Amino acid sequence: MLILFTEPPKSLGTEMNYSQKTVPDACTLVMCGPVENGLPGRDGRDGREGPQGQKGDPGPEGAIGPQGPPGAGGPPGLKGDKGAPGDRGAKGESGLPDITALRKQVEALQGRVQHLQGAFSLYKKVGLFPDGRVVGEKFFKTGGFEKSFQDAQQICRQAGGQLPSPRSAAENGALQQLVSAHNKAAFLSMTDSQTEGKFVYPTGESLVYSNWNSGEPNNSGGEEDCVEIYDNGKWNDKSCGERRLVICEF
Ligand code: MAN
Ligand code: CA
Ligand code: CA
Repeated sequence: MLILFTEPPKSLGTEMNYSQKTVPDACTLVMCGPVENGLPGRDGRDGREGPQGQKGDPGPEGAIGPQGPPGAGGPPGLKGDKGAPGDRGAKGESGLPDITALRKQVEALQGRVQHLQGAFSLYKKVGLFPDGRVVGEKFFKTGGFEKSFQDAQQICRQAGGQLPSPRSAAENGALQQLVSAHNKAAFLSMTDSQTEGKFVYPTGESLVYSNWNSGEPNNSGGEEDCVEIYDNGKWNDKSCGERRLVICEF
C-alpha cells in the first residue's frame, strides 16, 4: 500500500509497524510492512451484464376470457301486413259529417285505387304472356297440352276456372287465336250428355251463341257429346274421350 502525505506526520500510532522516507519537494512516502495481512477490502463493483438467457417454455394456457359484447343489430325486417281497420270514431258534436276528414279519406282511397290499377295492369300482361287472351271481362289461357274432356275439365276447375264457354263472336275469336297459335283443336265446356242433340253450358243453361261447322253437330258414331273448336273457329261435336288442347276460362 502507498500513502502520500503533504507533510511529514507529527506522530504515528506505536502499534503501527512502518518505514518512512522523505520525498523532496512534495510529500512523505510511507511504506507499510508486509508483516500481516490487512483487513479485507471493500466489495468490488458489480460485473458487466451477463448474456441474455434462453427463451423459456410457453406458460400454461390462460383461462377462457369473459363473453364479448353483443353484436351490432341486424338489418330491418320486411314490412308487416296491413293492420286491421280501426274502430269507428266517436260521433261529432254537431252530428253532421266532418267534410274535411271525409275529403282526406277520399283522397287516400283514390291513391290506393290508382296504385292497384297499375299493379293489376302489370299482372294482366304477365299472366297473358304468351298463351292468354283477354276479351271483355273474360280471360282464356291454354296450358299448351292435350287432355280428355274429363281431365281438361278437372284441370280448369282446380285452377279456379272452367272450360271455355264462348258466348259471342269476340270470345270465340279469342279462342280461335289460341287454337291456331298451337295448331291443336281445343275442347269447349258444353255437352249434350244429358239430352242428345241439346247442348248446354255446365250450369245447364242453353247456348246463347254457337258457331257449328256445316253439317254439325252430327253425333257421329252415336257417341259425340263434347265440342271441339277448330283453328278456323268452327265447332264440331266430338267424342269426349279424345284428347284436345286444354284452354281454361277465368
Ligand atoms: C269425323 C269426326 C266427326 C265429324 C266428321 C265431319 O268423322 O270428326 O265428329 O263430324 O269427321 O266430317
Ligand atoms: Ca251427342
Ligand atoms: Ca261431329
